[in-house]
Amino acid sequence: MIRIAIQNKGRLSDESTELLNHAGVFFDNAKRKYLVKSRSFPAEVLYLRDDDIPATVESGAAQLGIVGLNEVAESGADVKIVKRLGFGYCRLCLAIPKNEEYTGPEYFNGKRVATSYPKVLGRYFDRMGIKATIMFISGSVEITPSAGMADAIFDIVSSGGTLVSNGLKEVETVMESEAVLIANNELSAEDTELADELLARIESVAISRDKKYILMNIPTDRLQEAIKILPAMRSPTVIPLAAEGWCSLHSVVAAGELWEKVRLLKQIGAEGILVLNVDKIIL
Ligand code: PRT
Ligand code: ZN
Repeated sequence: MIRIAIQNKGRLSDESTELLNHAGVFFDNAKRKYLVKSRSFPAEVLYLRDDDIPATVESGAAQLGIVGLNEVAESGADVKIVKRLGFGYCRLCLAIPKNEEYTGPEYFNGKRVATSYPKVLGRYFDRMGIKATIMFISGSVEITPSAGMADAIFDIVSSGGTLVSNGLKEVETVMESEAVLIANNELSAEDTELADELLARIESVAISRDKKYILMNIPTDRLQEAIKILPAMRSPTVIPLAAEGWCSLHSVVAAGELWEKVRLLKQIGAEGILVLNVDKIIL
C-alpha cells in the first residue's frame, strides 16, 4: 500500500483529486477524515496542509505527494520531483508600490521585503548579492506596503489582479511554479512498483489531455495529402467506404491544432468530419 499526501482544502485539492481519479485511484471524499483508503488501487490518501506535504514525503510518512513546486523549494525538503503536473501554475515575484521607479534588483538593497517564502527569497538575494531585510508574514502579504510595514513584497502571483488592487507592480519573477508529483528518495521495491504504475497512468492522463479523435470521409485520391496533415501516433487508420473512390480516415490531434487541420482537410475535399473527446491514450 502506497500513501499519497494531497492538499486538504485549497487551490490544489480539486485538481489533485481529479488527477488521481483519472489515474484510477478512487476514494471517498472524506470531509472530516485525514486518511482515506482507495477503493480501486493499493493506496491511501493523506490530507494535509500544503506546507506540510514536502516534509511528510521526505520523512517517508507518505511515499508520494502532490504539492506546488514553490512549497517544495521553500521547505528545502530532500524529495524527488517526479513530474510536473500541468496545473496550479503561478510564479513567485517581487513587487513594489506602483509609483516607485524600479532600477533593477539592487533596488532592494536596504529595503524591507515581506513574504511567506523567506528561504526562496533569501537564496535569491544571496545569489544577487543584495542585502535586504526579509520579514516573514504568513498571510495577506500584499497589504504590508500600504500598511507601512514593508517596502516591497515577495509573493505568489497568478493573474496579477491582487497586486494591482493593492497598488503594487511586479518587477522580478524569481521562480515559476506548478503542482508537482514528489516522491520519497528511498522507496522500497514494492512502493517503487506502485509509484511507477501510478506515474505511467498519470503520464497517460497528461498525454490524453487536450487530444481529440477526428474522423472524416476523404476521396481516396487525396488520402496521401490528408495523411500529411494528420500524422497520428503511428499512422492514421484508413477504412474503405462502400461508396467507390472514398475512404474513412481516423486520427488523433492536439486540440490547439484542430481548427487549422480541419481547414486544411476541407480544402482537400474531406467531408462528414466528426471530432470526439479522447478519454485515455495508453502508450
Ligand atoms: O491551507 P493550506 O496551507 O493548505 O493552503 P494555502 O493557503 O497555503 O495555499 P493555497 O490553497 O492558497 O495555494 C496552494 C498552492 O496553489 C500554492 O502553494 C501555489 O503552488 C498554487 N497557486 C496557484 C496559488 C495561486 N495560484 C495563487 N494565485 N497560490 C496562491 N495564490 C494566491 C496568492 O498568494 C495571492 O494572494 O492568490 C493571490 C494572487 O492571485 P492573482 O491571480 O490575483 O495574481
Ligand atoms: Zn499553505
